[in-house]
Amino acid sequence: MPDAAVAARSSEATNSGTTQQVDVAVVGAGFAGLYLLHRLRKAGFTTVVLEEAGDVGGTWYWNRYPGARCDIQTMDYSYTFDPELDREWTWSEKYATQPEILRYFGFVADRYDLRRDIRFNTRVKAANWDDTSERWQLTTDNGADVSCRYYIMATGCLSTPKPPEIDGVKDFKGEVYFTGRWPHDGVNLAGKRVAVIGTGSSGIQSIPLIAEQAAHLTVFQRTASFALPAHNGPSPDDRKTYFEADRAAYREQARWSLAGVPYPQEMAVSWQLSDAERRERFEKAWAAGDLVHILTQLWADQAADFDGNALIGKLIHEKIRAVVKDPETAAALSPHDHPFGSKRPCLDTNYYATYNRPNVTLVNLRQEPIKAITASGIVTDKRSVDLDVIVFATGFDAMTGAIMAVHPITGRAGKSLSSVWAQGPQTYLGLTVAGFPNLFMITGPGSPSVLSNMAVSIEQHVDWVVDRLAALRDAGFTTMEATETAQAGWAQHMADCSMLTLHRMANTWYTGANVPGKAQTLMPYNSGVGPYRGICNEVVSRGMLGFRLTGPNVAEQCNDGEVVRLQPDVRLVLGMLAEMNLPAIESMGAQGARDFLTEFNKGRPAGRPVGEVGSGALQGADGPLPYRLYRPATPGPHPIVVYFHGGGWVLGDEQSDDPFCRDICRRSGMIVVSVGYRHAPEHRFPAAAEDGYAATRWIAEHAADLGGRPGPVLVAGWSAGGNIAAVTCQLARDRGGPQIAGQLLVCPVTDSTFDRPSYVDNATGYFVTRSLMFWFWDIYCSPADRTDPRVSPLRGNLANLPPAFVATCEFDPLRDEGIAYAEALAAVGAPVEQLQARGHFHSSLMMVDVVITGVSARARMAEALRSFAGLPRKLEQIDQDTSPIAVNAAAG
Ligand code: N01
Repeated sequence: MPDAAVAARSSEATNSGTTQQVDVAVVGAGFAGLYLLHRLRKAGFTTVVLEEAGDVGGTWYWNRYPGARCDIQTMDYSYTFDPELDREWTWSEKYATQPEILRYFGFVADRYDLRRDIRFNTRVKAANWDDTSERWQLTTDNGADVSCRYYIMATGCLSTPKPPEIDGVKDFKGEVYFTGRWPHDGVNLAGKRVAVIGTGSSGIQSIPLIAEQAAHLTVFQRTASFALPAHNGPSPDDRKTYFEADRAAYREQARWSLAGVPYPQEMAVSWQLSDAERRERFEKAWAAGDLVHILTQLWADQAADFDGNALIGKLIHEKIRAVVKDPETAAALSPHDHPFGSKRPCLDTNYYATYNRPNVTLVNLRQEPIKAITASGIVTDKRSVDLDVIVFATGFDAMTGAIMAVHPITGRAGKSLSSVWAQGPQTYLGLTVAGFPNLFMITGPGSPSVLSNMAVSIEQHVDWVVDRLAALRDAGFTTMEATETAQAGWAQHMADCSMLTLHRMANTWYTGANVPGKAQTLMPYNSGVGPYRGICNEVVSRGMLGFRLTGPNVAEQCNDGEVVRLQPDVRLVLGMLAEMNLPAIESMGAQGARDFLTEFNKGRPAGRPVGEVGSGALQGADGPLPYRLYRPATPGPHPIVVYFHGGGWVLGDEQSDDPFCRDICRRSGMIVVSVGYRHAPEHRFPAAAEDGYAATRWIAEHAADLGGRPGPVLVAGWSAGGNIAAVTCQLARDRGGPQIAGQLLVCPVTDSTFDRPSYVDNATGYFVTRSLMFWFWDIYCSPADRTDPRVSPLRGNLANLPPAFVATCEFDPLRDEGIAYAEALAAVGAPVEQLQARGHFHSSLMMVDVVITGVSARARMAEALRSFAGLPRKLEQIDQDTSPIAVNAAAG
């Protein structure tokens, strides 16, 4: 049966008295509201949609300013739920105009006969939850009030225009327009002196067209935006061919992608590419005229790493200079105060070239702020501009404005949403709020929404909500409410995600910074629509995790908890490892496991450049051992860190922790010498420990030959390498040197008991398992030797050891023995700093440029090493981590 033929009971059938009784009330008849109505009807819910506007279209109904267009390719910005609908509508352009998009919504509304359940020109004035009837009571400004079981806000993210915030607007005698509320019959600007305030997407789309009409246009710019030429026209052949080859597969790929448009994950990082290769990629993206392309396809570190991102900014500055003839204007138009993509970039047609027109003037408000709007125009610190028209393209109270500010929403126990959100929006999944049963938001704060193709996010949210409502009804439940635990967990997850990208480094509407006095936090979910979809599905598969469900004739159900406890990138890494379905390492045999590790390491990002990487041989306990030396680019001599790799005394070599060694070298500004100590089963206990000690002594004695600073060295190691580093400190103390200035122990093995809670809680599922640890121990060390402090340093004498930095990870069997070692050191008076990395697993902190949330942990490690060496803690050259906005995400 075609979708169009499906019709549920009409809501009017249940209209009683002055209050309209429905199962579901939806606010908004835009992209989300229309699909909601269709799905709810199909699921058998009586539904009314309340819409302030006179027709369907949402944001596209209001934003009719000159040049208003889509900036996601319209082929992707379409409903996908009905393949027949998808085939029946063809967009005329790559980026459709506002009138065409509005026609599309009209077409959809007609096709599914939606308008009969939409009350237009109707605003909700208040919404109150009634605990007794378990219903929402809505008052409206037009017609009957509404009583509904479920209340769904489909109000859009960018629908409440921001007030002008400039003194004197009311005094202005000319015409005033807002791009977000443009008159439906158009505005004649011909021959007029016009000002546009604001250079975000709306300003950038409208300025070229306004300039063509106006006698003179003055643009008042506070923050320059990055804009990319749209190259509008027919849909590009490559995308069209890809789409037409298998539409269903294309749509499905979009649903599991990062941004809701099917592009592959870019793997090459910026420093692996030559200047020429980067330029070639950039030129291709510039020519493609596609925001998702340029935001995701240049290099893997573009959105996460300050340096990788800065390369793009410079290339765009070049483009602006090439177009804009006046160098001062070009400089003012070139953004320097935020990373590319951290503030919403724009898509333009002739934007920069417009500033070459003789009738256009740019006023840089950073140099001459607006003092006031007067009866005749705008006065800045330096000039007075006479005007006939002022256009405010000043944006929106985004994400929360339409939900919170438009009408009071009162939940359980009389709590108002605006008081609950006073310090920033709190949601579970961006869809629900604790204390507000049966209230849902589509693309609310905490959902991918504006950082994705809205079409894909909206369909996912709507499907999830309607499927849940139907399932609840079938099970006899009448209320559904997020728990405080689940909501707090989502807030933590959002905060963790915010450390992944550079969005936190710009003052934008993404963070609420554009509205004076608004609480600031990154509001959209920035870790991708695919991962988000996976999380929503997981909530369901884990028994509606984090929701309390009640009903009159069924027992209450509440499976409380947090859906994501891992760091977001750790979750992805573990998910990918699980998908690879790898055999257990301990089933491969020692050589098989070594070969596997070598192959596996080939797939990781190359380590970042350091001044120099060399190799050589040093004297171990029983013969020469290979080493690899990482030297900083700065002039020496530098202190030396002797490093021991991980691998359970069985796997790895002096190169296997290469990215980590480079990272520590870059961050600490010290030489790192990674030692290729002997492995079991060929060389069992105490070979590795004795090699560690001998290598440290040799390196200390040869510090000057290695270009290092003579004197005490430092030791560091991860996992079994952490064990060797700790043991080396004890042996050096007992055997008369060398002098060790400090020890960095990352997830170290410190003891041979396996009954601490971390061994039990994290026995499986986090790559390093209890069974793998047993295997390592069996290969390296006989049970009779396991209490020897040379393998269980926790059992040794801990007095008079060098200062230590001990890092442990939450989801690691070795967590508790690392913590025990740190506490035991502290108990005997050793200076010790602990870092308990929340949401990380055993390998997290080693996975440089893969687990980005480990950056702050590694920065702290480097700082500790520097302080052990008597240097200032901070090395200024790594700017990203020293930014005041970069908070310590990894430490618990
Ligand atoms: O709003 P904005 P927008 N004095 O907030 C400036 C979507 N959209 O309507 O950055 C002086 O981006 C403000 O300056 P600053 C899209 O997601 C999509 O343009 O705060 N200036 C900024 O320059 C977009 O991101 C399309 O320093 C003031 C501008 O006004 C989002 O909507 C089209 C000021 C506001 O830019 C919002 O875009 C249009 C003041 N008091 C919009 N207050 C498509 O193509 C603000 N500004 C689909």
